[in-house]
Order: sequence, then C-alpha cells, then structure tokens
Amino acid sequence: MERRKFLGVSSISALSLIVGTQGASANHRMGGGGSGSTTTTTTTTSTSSKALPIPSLIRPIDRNGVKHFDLNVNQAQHEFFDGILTNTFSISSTYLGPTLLLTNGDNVSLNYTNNLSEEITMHGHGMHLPAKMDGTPHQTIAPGVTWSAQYNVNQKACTNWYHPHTHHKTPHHVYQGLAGMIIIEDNESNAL
Ligand SMILES: [Cu+2]
Repeated sequence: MERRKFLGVSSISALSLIVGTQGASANHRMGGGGSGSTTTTTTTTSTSSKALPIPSLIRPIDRNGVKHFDLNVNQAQHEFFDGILTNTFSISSTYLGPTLLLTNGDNVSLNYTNNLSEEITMHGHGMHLPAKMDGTPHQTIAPGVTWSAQYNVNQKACTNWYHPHTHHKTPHHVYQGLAGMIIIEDNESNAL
C-alpha cells in the first residue's frame, strides 16, 4: 500500500520539480542583473515564493464502457513568479498536464486536441499498447485536430507519463509544458 502511494506521489513530485527547476534558473538570471554598483547591504529576496505546483489528478468520463480523458493542448501563460506571466504550452492547465489514473483492464481513450498553431504528437511513455496507439514521431496531430489513443490497459500497477515525440521538437515541447503522469493501479495496489 505505502509503496504505491510513495511511487505515485514521488513521481508527481518529480514532474513538479520541472517547474521548480525552470523557476530556479529564471530566478537566477533575474537575480544576476543590477547588483554590481551597490555597496549597501542588500537583502536577497527571492521571487520564487510560490508553493510547489502539483498537477491535478483527473478521473475519466465513462462513455459506453470506454473511459475517456479529454485533454486539450493549449497555448497558455503560467505565473511562475508573482506578477510575471510566462508563455507556456499546457494540457488542460497552465503548465504541464493532469495526472491520469487508469486501472489495469480498463478500455481507455486519451483524446488529445491540438489547439496549438504547430503540429505535435502525444506518446504514452511506458505504456504497453498497439504501435498505432503509441504516438510516435510519425503520428502527428495537426493544429485543430483531435487524436485518440484507444487501447485496453494491460499491465501491472506502475507510473508512466505522456509527452510529445514530435520530430526535432520533443525537448522544446516538453520544456514548454507538454507532459503529464499516468498512474496505473491494479488489484495488487491500492487506489489513490
Ligand atoms: Cu517517452
């Protein structure tokens, strides 16, 4: 029981650290400016005062026995620092995407709607599924199009993640915020 909870929470936290890392580097750059000419004692105040963001956990909508997750890929803005909006990509949020809770044996449909002005792909990292549902670099989702990864969940409890695999653009898309966790539960684990 504790193992599953630990794995789930630690993985979500690890993903959240992407936010923290991005924030820290931006803060570092911001902090470097304008400090050369002053001789007064300065109090270093960090603009990184926000709580660590944890992506929300969403449960699917059941349509005729298939569990649907509707995921909207958008351009967005996220307030990493108070009063400063940073342009991001997001999945039904302002940065990163929600955590999806699946159960072994589920029939699922992960419906990705690309509201960006450029093509993407969406890949289920660690998922055991048919190749055509994998979201490879060849399976592009054009702007304005919805692509659904539909399959039967057939693997033990584990923690995976989803992210783009767009040719030559995977890092850019992930850094911009296109990534989220997938948690699979089974009858040997405890649901969150
Ligand atoms: Cu991957």
